[in-house]
Amino acid sequence: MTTSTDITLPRGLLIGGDLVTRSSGGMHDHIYPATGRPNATIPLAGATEIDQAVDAAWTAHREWMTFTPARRRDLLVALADAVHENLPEFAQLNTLDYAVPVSYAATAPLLEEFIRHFAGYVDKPHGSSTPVSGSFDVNLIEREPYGVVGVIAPWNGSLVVSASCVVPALAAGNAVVLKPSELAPFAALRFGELCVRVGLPAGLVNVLPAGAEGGDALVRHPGVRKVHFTGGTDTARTVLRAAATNLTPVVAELGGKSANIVFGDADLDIAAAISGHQGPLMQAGQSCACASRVLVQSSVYDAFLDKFVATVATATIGDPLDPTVSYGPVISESAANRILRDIDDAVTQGAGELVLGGKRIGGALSDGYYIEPTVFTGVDNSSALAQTETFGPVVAVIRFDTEEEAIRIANDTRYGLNAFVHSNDLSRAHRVARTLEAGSVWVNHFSDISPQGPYGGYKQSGFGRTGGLEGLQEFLQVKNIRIAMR
Ligand code: TXE
Repeated sequence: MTTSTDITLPRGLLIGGDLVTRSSGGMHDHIYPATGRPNATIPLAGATEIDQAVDAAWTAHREWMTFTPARRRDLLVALADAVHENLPEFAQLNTLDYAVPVSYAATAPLLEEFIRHFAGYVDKPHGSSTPVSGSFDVNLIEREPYGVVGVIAPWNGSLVVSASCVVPALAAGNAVVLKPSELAPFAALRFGELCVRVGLPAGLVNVLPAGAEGGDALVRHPGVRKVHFTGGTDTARTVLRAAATNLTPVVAELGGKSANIVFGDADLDIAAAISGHQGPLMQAGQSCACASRVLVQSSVYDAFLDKFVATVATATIGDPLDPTVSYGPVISESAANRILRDIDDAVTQGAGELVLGGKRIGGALSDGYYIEPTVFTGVDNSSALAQTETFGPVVAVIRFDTEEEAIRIANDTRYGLNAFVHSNDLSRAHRVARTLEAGSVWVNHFSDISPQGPYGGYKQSGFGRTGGLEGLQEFLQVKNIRIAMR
């Protein structure tokens, strides 16, 4: 079924600039979700390799700090150029990682953009000075790198996390140990190889695919001074308990159950297109930026629903390596079974009316983990369907009458990652955006993250930010230096 590709899959652990294939974490058959069959066998890092990588990172950090800001900046620009030259390969590696359609090749250009943006910070002022009240002493407020940062990436965003976490950490002067998910090792390893190829100090970026064991070893390592975790809320709790070992600070980018609010004065064609993309279609609903609750004002409920369902129903489903395909499988057999259980439960519990999808896709796609894009309407926001993160191609359409009701429903969730507002009344859109408990609000726009804008969650969607000045400062610690002037 799948289109063949002549890409050589990188496999191994990138430690201190060397790709090693021996590991204490065992070997893992990487299953390609579009076929349900292995496309590689990869070594997983255990505590031994994590320890080696942290040592290599400290050596590289010290070397990195001997480079002038101009030299660090120029090396990052060279890295951006190398990513640019490899964009087609990154698109295919992303697909071979987790079967995201190659047509959705947005993450490698984003990586290039983040590198170019944060390279520009390297030779800009990070600190300041201040007078002190009782003397004429010199008081400097400096921002210094942590040294070695541990970055843990989810399977659905290794390049996004490389862009939004690894790159700012490097620009701030740190070395990084990046642990991509065992379910998506390839694109991250290629990124690490490019870091070596362009001349970054060996060990400045270490890439160690691993599962929970390697991740836990990274979080607990005393040589790791800050952890950036991106993943699910339950895993975050485990990570925070482990980080308590050394009181290591953590940034947590977690899940969501985002609301997508369509007001009566919205452009319904644009709202339907954005809502379809952000709902069940983008990465088959497997993105934290997905909006799985679609709130629609009564005055346009039927008209919008017709457009929305038509948009979702016309997704081109098939081989992710086929550039004409826009919708692929979910990540694993277990994820497919979990999502189908959620759908069955929603039907059994009468959470709403199943108007589209709801089943596994068979035929030529039966070996892969394909689930039909699924839409429930008339959903009650108190139902499990509306309150639990499905992390799959399932959306709940919820009707509302007034602006106040829309805000109440949107905020009635334990999460707070994204929110979407569709209205041509920008006073209303701005007023509503200010009341929504979410770290990112998108008005008449899809979730197009940029290096300039900070991204992160409210409530149980996490804390800390990636991107923007806020994202850079996550990788800098503040030191106050006071010099007596006699
Ligand atoms: O998460 P998991 P997944 C969220 C998304 C969903 C989840 C799916 O909403 O909830 O991530 O991604 C490693 N100690 N986001 O299934 O299982 C694991 O190997 C240390 C939000 O990957 O939590 C993987 O590398 N590490 C996000 C990573 O943790 C451990 C964007 C995440 O795994 C570990 C994308 C342990 N004990 C997805 N156990 C956003 N907000 O931007 C596992 N891991």
